[in-house]
Amino acid sequence: MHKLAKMGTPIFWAEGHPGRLEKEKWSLKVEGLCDNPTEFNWQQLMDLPQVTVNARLTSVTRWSVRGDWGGIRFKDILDAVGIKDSCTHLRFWSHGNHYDTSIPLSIALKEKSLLATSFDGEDLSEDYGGPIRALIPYLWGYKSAKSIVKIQLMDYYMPGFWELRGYTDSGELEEGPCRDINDEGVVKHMTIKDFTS
Ligand SMILES: Nc1nc2c(c(=O)[nH]1)N[C@H]1C(S)=C(S)[C@@H](COP(=O)(O)O)O[C@H]1N2
Ligand SMILES: [Mo]
Repeated sequence: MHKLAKMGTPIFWAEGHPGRLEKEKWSLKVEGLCDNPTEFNWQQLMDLPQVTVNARLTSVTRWSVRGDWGGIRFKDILDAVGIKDSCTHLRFWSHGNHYDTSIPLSIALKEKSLLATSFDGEDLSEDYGGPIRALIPYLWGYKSAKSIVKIQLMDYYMPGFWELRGYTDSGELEEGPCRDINDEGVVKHMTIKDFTS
């Protein structure tokens, strides 16, 4: 069993579980405000620099999980498509195009934000957003869209799936009680620093 599952990390698929997803057939489109809109196949994604960050995914439903997430920095994929200066927001679209969410470019460019493909050295399973998902440790988990197929580069913000259903547009984290998935789900008081360091 994969580590996230073993620890009992909740699995959220508001739009329904996507079923089996194969990375060999995966592609990720990056389009909008850039010079070279590109549909990256798996090999092209793997040819970009691969990095690992130790970070938390934290849900507004008050649980948080830490680990070593592997993947691609947004800067590297955005440089590859020639992002335009006018771009201020990234909009993520998940497999099937039913789930989307948008974040400021400035947050995508922070140190621990990632296009994640692995957790603690194991490929992400479909349950947890494989083959590739957004990991945005600085904002509530609903901004970390799973199994993404498209990134739109925009000069405006669009509320997405959960934002249209009442979650905040900013996704700003708030300190407070939180289940620590790494410690058997024990409720602890966690601060913004706990979430983002
Ligand atoms: N496509 C998609 N991405 C999604 C969601 C979802 O329902 N569908 N839920 C979000 C929410 S609310 C959280 S907290 C995290 C949970 O990630 P996990 O299911 O891998 O634990 O995924 C986010 N990304
Ligand atoms: Mo969430």
